[in-house]
Amino acid sequence: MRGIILLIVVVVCSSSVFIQTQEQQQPIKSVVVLVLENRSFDHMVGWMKKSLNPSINGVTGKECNSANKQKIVCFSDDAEYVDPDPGHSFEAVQQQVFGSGSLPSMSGFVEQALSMSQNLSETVMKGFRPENVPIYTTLVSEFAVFDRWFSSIPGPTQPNRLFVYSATSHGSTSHVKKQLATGYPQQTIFDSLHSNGLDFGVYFQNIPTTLFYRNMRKLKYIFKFHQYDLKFKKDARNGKLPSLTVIEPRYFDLKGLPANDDHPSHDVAHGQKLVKEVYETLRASPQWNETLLVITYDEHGGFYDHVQTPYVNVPNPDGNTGPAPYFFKFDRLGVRVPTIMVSPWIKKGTVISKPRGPTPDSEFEHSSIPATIKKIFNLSSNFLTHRDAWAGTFEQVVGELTSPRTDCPEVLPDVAPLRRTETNENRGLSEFQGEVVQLAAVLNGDHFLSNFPAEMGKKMNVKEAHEYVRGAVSRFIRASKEAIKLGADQSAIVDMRSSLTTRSSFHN
Ligand SMILES: *[C@@H]1O[C@H](CO)[C@@H](O)[C@H](O)[C@H]1NC(C)=O
Ligand SMILES: *[C@@H]1O[C@H](CO)[C@@H](O)[C@H](O)[C@H]1NC(C)=O
Ligand SMILES: *[C@@H]1O[C@H](CO)[C@@H](O)[C@H](O)[C@H]1NC(C)=O
Ligand SMILES: CC(=O)N[C@H]1CO[C@H](CO)[C@@H](O)[C@@H]1O
Repeated sequence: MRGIILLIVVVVCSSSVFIQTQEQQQPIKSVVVLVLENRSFDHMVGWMKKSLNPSINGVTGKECNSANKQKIVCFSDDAEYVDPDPGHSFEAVQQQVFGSGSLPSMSGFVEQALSMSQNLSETVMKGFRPENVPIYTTLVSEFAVFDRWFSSIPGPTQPNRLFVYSATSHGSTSHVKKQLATGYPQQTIFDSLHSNGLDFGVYFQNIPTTLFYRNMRKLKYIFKFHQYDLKFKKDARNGKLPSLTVIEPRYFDLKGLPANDDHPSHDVAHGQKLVKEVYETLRASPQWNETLLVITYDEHGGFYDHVQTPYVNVPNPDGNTGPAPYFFKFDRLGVRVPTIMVSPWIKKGTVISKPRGPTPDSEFEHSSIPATIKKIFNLSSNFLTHRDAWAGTFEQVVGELTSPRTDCPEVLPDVAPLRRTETNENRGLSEFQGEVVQLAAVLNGDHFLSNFPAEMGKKMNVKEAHEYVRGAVSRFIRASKEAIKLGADQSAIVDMRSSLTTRSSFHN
């Protein structure tokens, strides 16, 4: 009966009235974003279809890939600790998605993995049993999972991370070291928030990778960077979280301080613990009733996913194309990644698939984050690129209830480690860690030394790199704050002089 009346009301109201009422009811004042690393949807949450909620577009075990028509590997539920790292460069993803055909048949994962190592082909066809990712199992059953959210480009970490806050990678399809070091020039959602008088904060653990955007290095933003350990819980407890909170995981794996970014070879149990801590902190905050937490993954990390990647009418963000030989037009999305959203305004067990617009081909992808932030905070700034103008927005995830739930768990389950081996602080750096070290070298002024950045990552082990990065970030922040005291222009960026001490601490 009530359903029928509601339907009539909606039909009678003109659509503009309906949209306006929705905007006024928008309950969210604080968006918290946590981006983890390198895992596909099916790998992390695909098996939840079977045990948790049949309406999730997950796996059944009948999803198979073959290599050279000989070796056939089907999707299994025994994912464990993964080392080494499966392939996810632009070329590798192309092979995974298209196999040997011209449509995105998601059939080349096994073959691509085999080209790297024999054992990897099984690894990429495994997903976690829900009990091994207990935090996600709880959040998916309590809140919302998006089962049609794609990475923004079929390629690696950095370009995808850049899309999250700027809806473009400015033409990069790989890790362009020089550009990462000088900083990317495009506008970001941080700039939009700032020019609309709204606040944001980046709570980082080792180094804020949001400094890969050049604008973020400006003096005017230096007070937006906070050490996660010192400030996140405190600000949440005091109701002081800004309109947009970005949480950056630990990217270096140390004894007693394990990496929690979920990147192979890092143990996903630590990523689970980080999500648990962030959730419990927000749940206990006086801001809980106006908070939306978004958890997503930059890209799929080479792990299998069965959903075809969209390739029709995906707009190029800003006219940039990728480098030779592909000259990628940024007109296809990457592999599906897990996205989970949490808020007391979300109905228990929500599953969201395709967005409602703005165009019939719109999809959820990382640019949906700036697009939705613009919408819910009613920012007067333009869209950042054609891509966030096109991406689906997700404000409806908090638009169904008329009051916040009071039954959300206060504490999430405990997480047992999956990795049985010791942390190895002496191992060499991953490519990503090498780039983070280069960013640190720029902040520290060491990039002026000849050959320094290129050589650096090769010589350092994880422990040394962590120390170097930590030192560089704190010097940069300190120097920027000094410069403000001395009256430097707010749009200036501090240029550090290399110091002998940093040089010698690195050449051991
Ligand atoms: C591959 O798997 C086999 C059997 O599972 C194991 O004995 C071998 O050590 C593995 N090789 C590598 C490189 O991990
Ligand atoms: C959130 O809203 C619920 C329902 O109105 C209320 O019971 C609860 O005290 C509120 N919590 C906070 C932290 O304001
Ligand atoms: C959104 O901002 C516009 C001006 O940019 C204003 O006219 C409108 O009333 C605002 N809407 C809401 C719901 O605040
Ligand atoms: C944090 C991290 O190590 N991320 C990895 C994700 O995948 C890229 C390749 O696309 C690696 O370079 C990164 O190391």
